[in-house]
Amino acid sequence: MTSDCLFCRIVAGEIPATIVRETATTLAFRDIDPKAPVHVLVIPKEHHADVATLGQADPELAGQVLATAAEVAEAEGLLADGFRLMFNTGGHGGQEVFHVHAHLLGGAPLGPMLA
Ligand code: D5M
Repeated sequence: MTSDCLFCRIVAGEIPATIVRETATTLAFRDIDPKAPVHVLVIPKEHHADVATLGQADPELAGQVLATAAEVAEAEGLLADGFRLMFNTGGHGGQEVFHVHAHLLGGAPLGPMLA
């Protein structure tokens, strides 16, 4: 737990969030500013700044984030039509919250990503 980290505070229950799935090691909650009909953030409960550091420090936990994302995609009915899963990373990646999170987006055609 990093006390000045927004998503650590959501994990700790100090800041409210609409939680859609929780496992022993991961949490999934709805994005506060959704960019698609379904927009869920999937995080490890343990603090890691971004997907590059998580992937190197704890690849098993990174896999658990992906597994939770897949479970949420199924629960939200996204498997048939597809979805987008992305990790903004660092300044050029547009990352604003430095607790690694996967954006799970779906529920409508999203178009080409680099249009
Ligand atoms: O995306 C950070 C994302 O975090 C952005 O889509 C808004 C979302 N956000 C910020 N605060 C909250 C709270 N309190 N609940 C839910 N979602 C939140 P990034 O990839 O870092 O640019």
